[in-house]
Amino acid sequence: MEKLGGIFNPSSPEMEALSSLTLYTIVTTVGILLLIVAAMIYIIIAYRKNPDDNQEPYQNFGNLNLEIVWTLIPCAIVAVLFLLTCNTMKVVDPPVGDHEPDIIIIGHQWWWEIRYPKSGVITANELHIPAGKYLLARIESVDVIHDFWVPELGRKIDAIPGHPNHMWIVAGEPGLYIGACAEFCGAQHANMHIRVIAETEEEFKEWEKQELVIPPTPRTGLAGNGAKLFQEKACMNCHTIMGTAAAARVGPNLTHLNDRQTIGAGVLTNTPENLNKWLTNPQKYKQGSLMPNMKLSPTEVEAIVAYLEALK
Ligand code: HEC
Ligand SMILES: [Cu+2]
Repeated sequence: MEKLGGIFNPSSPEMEALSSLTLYTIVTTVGILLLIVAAMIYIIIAYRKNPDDNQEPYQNFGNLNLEIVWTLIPCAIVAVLFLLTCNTMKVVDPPVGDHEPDIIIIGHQWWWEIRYPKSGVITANELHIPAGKYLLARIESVDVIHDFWVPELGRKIDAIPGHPNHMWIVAGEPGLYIGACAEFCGAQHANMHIRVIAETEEEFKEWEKQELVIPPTPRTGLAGNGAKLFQEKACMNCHTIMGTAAAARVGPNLTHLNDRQTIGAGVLTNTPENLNKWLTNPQKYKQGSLMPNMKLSPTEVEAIVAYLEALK
């Protein structure tokens, strides 16, 4: 699967500030380490025992000026790093005020639910945002502690049950930014990817409009069979498909599954073949996933794939 973007590849003002602070801190501390190691090596060699001289060396009992200097310099370094940190915190966490969240991100074992309360869009694992715009995200969890982290865009933020956190999300440029859950949350913690898809304002509006379309339910043919099976096979106990009786939130909203790039929070790319594999046995691709093996026959799987693919 894709690699996480590095924290030294910032794509937002927040991450640029964090990246430079990290870099300053590393350069300062590594500089101090090198100075100390160099001083130690010099002292070990320059003041080693002279074999011809058995006298005790000259004993020096302190030097007030030196003590003052080596107390003040570290204090100054810490003060500078402290000020830089305060500045960075201001950029990284702009005040929330009474702003209502633009996005609600909800951690589930082991996928992300994404809601846009202002438009009513509900999707999973793929966060669409208009590039260059600050959006306020509220981060929640329904089960255990997860942690939302897209390294190129910002800091980590915990998703804690019963205690929503807030964070501004912004991407400088359109593009795909890969993130992941950064708090161990059980068997499939490693397969809890998040894709941030930053688009131009128009593309985002178009996507949002598309997500709100209620697709007609197919009544005939293979897809029509799939629609019936979806109701009979208890899929509707866990999933939502807009325009049908299925309205559960245990698993991802499947209304516009077609518009997503991956299945299972990044374990499979979203193709009809992979959808077929997933429905045949999700446990094979994501062992421990809260979607059970539904023991569908190959013809049933085919019908349900046709149904999900027909939802446009
Ligand atoms: C007990 C609840 C449950 C039942 C029943 C269930 N699922 Fe799921 N399903 C889930 C969960 C939870 C996930 C998310 C798995 C993950 O990514 O960890 C999921 C994921 C999926 C996905 C991938 C969606 C995505 O965006 O990644 C599809 C497709 C899907 N289910 C279809 C079905 C179909 C079709 C049925 C009926 C045959 C069904 N599910 C029955 C809970 C359920
Ligand atoms: Cu998690």
